[in-house]
Amino acid sequence: MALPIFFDPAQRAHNPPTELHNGGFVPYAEHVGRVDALMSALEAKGFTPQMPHDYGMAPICAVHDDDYLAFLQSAYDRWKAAGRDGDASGYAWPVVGRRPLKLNRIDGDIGQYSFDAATPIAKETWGSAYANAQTALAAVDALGQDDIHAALALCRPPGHHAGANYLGGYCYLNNVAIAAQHALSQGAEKVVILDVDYHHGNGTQDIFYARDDVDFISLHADPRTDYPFFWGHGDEMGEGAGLGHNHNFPLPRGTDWSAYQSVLRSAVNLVQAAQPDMLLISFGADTLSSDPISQLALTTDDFGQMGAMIAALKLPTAIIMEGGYAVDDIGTALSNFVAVF
Ligand code: SP5
Ligand code: ZN
Repeated sequence: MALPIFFDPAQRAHNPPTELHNGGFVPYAEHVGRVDALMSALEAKGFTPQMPHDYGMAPICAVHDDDYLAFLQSAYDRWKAAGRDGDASGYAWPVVGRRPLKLNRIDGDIGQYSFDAATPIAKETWGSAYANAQTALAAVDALGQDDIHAALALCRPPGHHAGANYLGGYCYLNNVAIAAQHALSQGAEKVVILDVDYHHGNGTQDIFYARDDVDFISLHADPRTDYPFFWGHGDEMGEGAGLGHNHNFPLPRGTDWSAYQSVLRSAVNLVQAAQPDMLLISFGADTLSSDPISQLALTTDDFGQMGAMIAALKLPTAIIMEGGYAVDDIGTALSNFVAVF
């Protein structure tokens, strides 16, 4: 049975023109051309995207706080009501204390519910993020039906930087976390999330940090040099019941496949040892050497080997798209990765 892929065209509507970068506004790296490139590469290989079923708000509310979701749905209108041009973006953050204050201005709330200034909220953001979460849920539900053991959610905007009550890193709803929680609600007892995006999946880590039913394992650029800086260090092992269920593998800039694959071997061994009922991959193609915002050195061929190492686990696997900004190469990287499942 062919690997099903899920995508809702509503995910294309979110398209902020610019982001703050190195002191100026530059074209938004997480643009809609990314998903168009992924789609055309997959269609050329004979894949046909399916529309996800609408699972409603319940699986989203199972991961994200109600006040955050209310904020996300109203932020753009509040921004416009305040007389602002462009998309909503924060400029002040509660670093110390982070008390759960009840504020009364969009500029305060947007700081409270975000952690960077490069993730604007546009008119279409909520609709795209909502459709996106449904896409991830559909990939989970496809597993086990008709001998399907792997499925792909063509998520965009990405999700792994979004926490239960914050946005950032081009992410608004944490698609992979919503998918993992849904798998548990459908009877899975243990889920592992393996995150191979260039950036640490801080939101996913935060959501499951104190839990032992969802393990989080991530390979990513060392946060001492790379975004998101404040999470992803090797000593973050989980807490409480979750202690020992969070594993970070920071990589130096310039890491190529020969070094990457030996770290991936360790990560894959951890997945195997956890014996999950389901594996979720937070898949980023921003580890490509051609990526315009990242500094690892993988080739499109390396993604076939990466897929093979993960597919050899023979676990029911949902692949959830995260980052990857080299539009000329990400389609090849993704189709090489999924071809082996
Ligand atoms: C999901 C994901 O890969 N998020 C990455 C967010 C990284 N944001 C910090 C780096 C900003 C670089 N901006 C470059 C814009 C070039 N047009
Ligand atoms: Zn990334």
